[in-house]
Amino acid sequence: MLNAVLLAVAAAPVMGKNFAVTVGANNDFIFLPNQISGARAGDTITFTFVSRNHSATTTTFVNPCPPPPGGVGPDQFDTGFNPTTATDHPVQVITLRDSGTHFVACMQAAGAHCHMGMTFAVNPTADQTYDEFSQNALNDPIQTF
Ligand SMILES: [Cu+2]
Repeated sequence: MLNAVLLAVAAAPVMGKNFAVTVGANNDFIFLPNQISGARAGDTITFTFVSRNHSATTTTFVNPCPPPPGGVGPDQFDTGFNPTTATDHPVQVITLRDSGTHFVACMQAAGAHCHMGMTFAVNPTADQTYDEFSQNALNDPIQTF
């Protein structure tokens, strides 16, 4: 038993960096901050949902809205929907499985929130900037199901 405990302690992963992101600040359709850089595999993103009912879901650069449930990969992530109240602010912690670029949007309302610019980028690049991604979301038509 003691050996098992010691082994578990020795195998504990090195803690990565955490990035804190507020979702829906001031009742707006925004991620705050709207981008992070230098994120690596093993780092975490802590999404705190403070208004309405949003998600943080990986999507495509060119046609972001809406992101599909489960997100777009590789190494995709999806917080699912997070309904809030005045006093209940759900927290979702995502552990990044790679050090690459991810484009993220809210999948609520068939992409309507995404279309309003509710977008976020992990490690955007010179070729794929947050600003261009955001513009792609604004230009992407709302899809109806
Ligand atoms: Cu939303």
